[in-house]
Amino acid sequence: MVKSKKHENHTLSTDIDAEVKEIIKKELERQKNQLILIASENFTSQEVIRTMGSILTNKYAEGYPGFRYYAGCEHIDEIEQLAINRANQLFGSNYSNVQPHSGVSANLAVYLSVLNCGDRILSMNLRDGGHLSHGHKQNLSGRYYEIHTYTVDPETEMIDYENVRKLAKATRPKLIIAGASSYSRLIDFNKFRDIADEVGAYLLADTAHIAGLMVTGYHPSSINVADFTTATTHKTLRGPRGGLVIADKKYAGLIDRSVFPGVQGGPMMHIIAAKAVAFREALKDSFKDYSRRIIENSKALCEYIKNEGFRIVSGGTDNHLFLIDLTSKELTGYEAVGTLSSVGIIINKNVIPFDKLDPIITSGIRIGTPAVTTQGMGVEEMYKIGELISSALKNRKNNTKLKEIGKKVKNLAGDFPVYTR
Ligand code: DSN
Repeated sequence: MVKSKKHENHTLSTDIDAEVKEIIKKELERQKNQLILIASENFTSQEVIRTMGSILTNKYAEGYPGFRYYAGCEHIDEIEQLAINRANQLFGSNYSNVQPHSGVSANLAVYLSVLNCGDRILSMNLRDGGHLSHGHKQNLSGRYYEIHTYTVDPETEMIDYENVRKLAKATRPKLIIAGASSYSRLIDFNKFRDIADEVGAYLLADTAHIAGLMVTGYHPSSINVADFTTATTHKTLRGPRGGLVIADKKYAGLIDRSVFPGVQGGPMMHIIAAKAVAFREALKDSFKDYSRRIIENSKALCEYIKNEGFRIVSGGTDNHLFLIDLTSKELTGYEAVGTLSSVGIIINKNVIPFDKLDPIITSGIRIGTPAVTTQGMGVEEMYKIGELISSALKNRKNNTKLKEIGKKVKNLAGDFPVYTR
């Protein structure tokens, strides 16, 4: 008979698999030495990171606080309830579901709550700033529902609310989605509410990008305006990677059932705990100041780049991001990403309104300031970054110049270190 063997190591070690550790170390160096201008990325706190790495990951907890399908959930219940309470305090809501693994899961849960297969959705066109989960033909949303889209006004490149109203009246959607992943202007949720009421539709506000700005008062709130608000916790909210759904408590049963067992199984309790940590951080005055600085930096960088002769979609920004149209520079988004990456400036290619190019090529790039603002950079540094971006794009065929720019990028990033401890 084989004798049972006790585990030798009962302590939690901070050390990890050498091969994995080596790769994480390289990624840490990359994050430290490059300028991260991807609008949806950020540097979360060490407290959030440590919580994500906790033993809470060991627990299965299908269900909700006080009603679980597994035993041993008494502490898990406390954690989830704490995250819910903090989410409600932060968003000013009376119901939140903190279990969605992502913004997409949160959106799917809302669809499952109020729509049947084939029902109509009116959402923002992907090319104009919308999101894949708002009805892209390859996404579940586009395969199971009848999608109609609104575009931005071709002149102003901003949402044309009268046109949204016209489309809503013509298509009679059951759900209207207000929210975007590459739109640089304020979204008027009240106007969307009026339109939804006129046609008897539900309103979903997808605040994945702007949640941090919204909870600090730097973007009008969708709470108590939209029927459902979804958000991610890792972008401007600066928490762990994940999502949540917020609604009036009359929808609690419906949303809870749609998240679990509707679109998910067991919740990730280590992530929910880290969400609780991030919500507490976001309730602090310093976070309000952080949100203010994100926008100040975004406007400063945008203006600088505009003055360098680049066309900015819609002419400017009200939030954490903006889009550059490269058409007149005879440059594609794909090429710009390559050039900027080569000097350590990390951005993403992006389709722009009425883009004639394919989404893998694109006519534009998207730039965002949440991560560099977390590093402590301000307007002065935004002017330096603007100069580096402009110079790299204008000298994209000059390797000597690109090398010089690369050194400046590394120095600037090094002056604002992250994760020093
Ligand atoms: N991938 C996210 C973004 O970059 O905006 C959206 O899901």
